[in-house]
Amino acid sequence: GEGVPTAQKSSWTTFLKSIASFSGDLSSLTAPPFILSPISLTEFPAYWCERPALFAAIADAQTEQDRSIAVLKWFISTLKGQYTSRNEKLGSEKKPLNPVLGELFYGFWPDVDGRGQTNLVVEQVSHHPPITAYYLSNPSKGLVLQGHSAQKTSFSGGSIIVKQIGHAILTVDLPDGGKEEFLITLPRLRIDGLWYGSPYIELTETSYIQSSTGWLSTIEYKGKGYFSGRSHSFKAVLTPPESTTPVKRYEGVWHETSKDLDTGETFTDVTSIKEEVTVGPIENMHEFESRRLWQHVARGIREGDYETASKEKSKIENEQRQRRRDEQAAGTPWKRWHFEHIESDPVYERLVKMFNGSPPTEDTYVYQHNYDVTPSAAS
Ligand code: 0T9
Repeated sequence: GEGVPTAQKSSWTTFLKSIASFSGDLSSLTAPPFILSPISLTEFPAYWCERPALFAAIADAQTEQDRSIAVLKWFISTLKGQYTSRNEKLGSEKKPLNPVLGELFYGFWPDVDGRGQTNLVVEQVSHHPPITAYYLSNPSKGLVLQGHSAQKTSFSGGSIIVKQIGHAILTVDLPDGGKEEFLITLPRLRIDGLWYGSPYIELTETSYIQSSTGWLSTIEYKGKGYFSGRSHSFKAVLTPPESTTPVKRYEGVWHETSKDLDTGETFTDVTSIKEEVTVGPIENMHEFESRRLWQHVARGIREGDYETASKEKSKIENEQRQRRRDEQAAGTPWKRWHFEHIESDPVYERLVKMFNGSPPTEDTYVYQHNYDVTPSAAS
């Protein structure tokens, strides 16, 4: 493989073999250093808001149909960040740091041009299996995105297949006091390029955005050799309540541009610069905040000092094991900071039924507003 440093070739082959014979939680497998990312999975929910103006625009749309279009436009525009940004930033897809239980990530995007400030709270709500919960809000626009993310992985034809578990619900407060909800389901991923040591993601199959008003977006993903022959292709259709006949159709590549097939106008364009989340300085962070917690590991990975990285990682893992033992002994289990787990999400159930989606029921993590500490960066 071209992406693999000579000295790590045999450990990469061993790693690939262990992936191939393994099913379940890849995050806990030890990978060779060249493929390690200095970024924890708790940072990933920030991808939802790297184009804050598109997020805010959802609240400015005036009709049910236009809000559904604005949600679809924002959603498609997040995909480049979610699924290709590590290739741009780190050279290829890399293995993210596996968050510890209770790990936090707080950030915000400032108010510019009346779009309002958007705040992000992320918490690792489970370690075995890894589950990340997030709460993204723009209070002045009346927008809240709440969701959780986990993965089931398998190996097929030399690629890793990732089924995303979890969902997101976007709630929009309307001027008349009512609200609209959108269920966002998540696409399936295939991780290709493993053999060459330069992994990248392709999206496959279909994902949905179901509005409580009945409007439904259906997004179909294809890679090279399908609709347009290009990687990262998609087609999306918007159907009105009680109908299966689309009134809007869009097509393009989600990492660049797409157009409205009926008017020929540009629909999404993510070729312009995006806005990364703002976080406070590490000195002010809580000890569980991701960038503080992982700072020495991350520095080791960035500087190629893998010995330090692995020593610091072991320190964190040992401390976690000790914490769990202490909790067991004291009979006081770990308490989540910001989220409460509920076995079934009534909003999910109502919305998934509207398009006969599956599964019919899912659990969820509900953000608790009664927390007495203001997340450091979100003020
Ligand atoms: C939610 C996203 C998710 C998380 C990552 C599969 C993956 C962990 C989950 C699904 C975000 O909204 C979007 C983007 C990338 C996904 C990651 C890509 C990836 O490779 C990892 C898995 C666990 C690995 O690290 C596999 C081993 C690695 C050597 C391949 C690069």
